[in-house]
Parts: sequence; structure tokens; C-alpha cells
Amino acid sequence: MNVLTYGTFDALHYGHVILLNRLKSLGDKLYVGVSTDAFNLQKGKVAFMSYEDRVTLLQSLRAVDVVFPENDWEQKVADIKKYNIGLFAIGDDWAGHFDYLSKYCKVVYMPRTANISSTEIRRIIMQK
Ligand code: C2G
Repeated sequence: MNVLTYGTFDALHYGHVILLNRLKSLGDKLYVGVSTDAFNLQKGKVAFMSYEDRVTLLQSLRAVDVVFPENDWEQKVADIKKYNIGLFAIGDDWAGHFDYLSKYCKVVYMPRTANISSTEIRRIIMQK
């Protein structure tokens, strides 16, 4: 079964990696839609790593099979069909937001990893 998730994945950290490893263990191939810099602006986020660098890091993970751009909120249904997705999963900070996708595939909200975030990493780095 193909598994799908999306995110900015800025300053890739163990919270992201734990999630991606869990998602990989739920299926055969893991597809990751990475928010482009332009889409991040729509999300009200400014990643401090470029889209290209965030993609490079994700592609280096054994758990990740396919990385593609997430350009907008509307592409998920098309992506599920395009990649023959059986399971959409994302952190439970999004609980309820993507239930509409359950018409097309299983939808699961995974527990976030506590005490780590890209924002926290940025704060620590900026302090030095
Ligand atoms: N995450 C996690 N634990 C953390 C931090 C993040 O499990 N400590 C998960 C989030 O729940 C999400 C994924 O890692 O599933 C990527 O996190 P973000 O880059 O913050 O993703 P976000 O900006 O929420 O993008 O269309 C969906 C959006 O693009 C999701």
C-alpha cells in the first residue's frame, strides 16, 4: 500500500523522522509532498531552509521513496489518485482537517513528537 503525507519539514529533525519512519512501516512506498516556499507563504510560514534543501534532506531518508512539491491546499485528492494512495497520514496537530480525504483513502492522524519543532531549533540557533 502507498502512503502519503505532506509538510514543510524545515530543519529536518527527529520529530519529522519518527513520523516518516512510522508512516513507512504502515505501507510499501512513502510519498511526501513538500511545501514549496511559495505555498509556505500561504500557510503563513517562512522556512529558513529553501525548498531544494528541504527536498535534499528528505530524499536522503531511507523511509522516503518519492518527494514532490506541495503547491496548494487543493492538490491532495489528485495526488491520492495519481500515486494510487491507500493511506493518508499526518501529525495530529491536523486532526480533523483532512477527514474529507477518507472518501478516497484511509486517513490517520499520528501523535506528534513532543518537545521538538523547527521553530524551537531556529530559536536555539539564533541564540548562539
Ligand atoms: N511533526 C511531528 N512532530 C513534531 C513536529 C512535526 O510529528 N515535533 C509532524 C507534523 O505533525 C507533520 C510533519 O511532521 O505531520 C511535518 O511538520 P511540518 O513541517 O510542521 O508540517 P506542516 O507545516 O504542518 O504542513 O498540507 C499539509 C501541510 O503541508 C502540513
